[in-house]
Amino acid sequence: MELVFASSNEHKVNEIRAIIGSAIILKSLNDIACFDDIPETGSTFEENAGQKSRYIFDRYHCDCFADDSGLEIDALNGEPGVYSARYSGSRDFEQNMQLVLDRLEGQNHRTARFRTVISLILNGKEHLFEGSIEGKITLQRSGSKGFGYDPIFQPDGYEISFAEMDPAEKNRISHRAIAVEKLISFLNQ
Ligand code: ITT
Repeated sequence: MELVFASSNEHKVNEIRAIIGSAIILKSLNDIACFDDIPETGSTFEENAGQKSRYIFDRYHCDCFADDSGLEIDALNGEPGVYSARYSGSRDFEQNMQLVLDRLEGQNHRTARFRTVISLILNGKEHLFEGSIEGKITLQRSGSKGFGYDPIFQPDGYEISFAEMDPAEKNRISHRAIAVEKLISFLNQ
């Protein structure tokens, strides 16, 4: 089957392609010639994911899904959360990570999680799938793989950050992998 993935984040597109493999033919926004800045004005991952998938369905009338995701840090009351992509006011990830590290300065309680909510629109009806992974925010950046906050997130059970991890391993255990597995098993039903 064919599904449009409503994301302009090429890192997410690459991860989802790697996780899905050949099970589904994934079309990007480029493939359907959509270059819009899709609005994300909700206050939850669920609302934002639904807003993005509905935007594509309403205009292109195709089966599609969107991923809304981010980092929730307990000592910051769940921030950056839905504001993860622009926490410092820009999409510059050096600045976004620095802001997190600055706000956690002197803080020993550094537990956090990545969360993803996928909104699938199939035959016009929405279905939600969620994935999360627990971990902690490190004291400094390490590693250069992955994207976004990966250099400062260390998943539970590992001594390395997501950005030091082999991409295949991240794609096996991540929040996104968990949500995509649920999406695939739903589609296989
Ligand atoms: P689209 O909305 O076009 O899909 P986006 O980057 O704006 O792309 P989000 O609104 O869902 O996506 O923002 C999520 C942000 O959270 C993203 O920009 C990353 O900075 C961060 N993030 C999400 N998943 C991540 C991951 O696996 N590793 C590191 N950072 C991640």
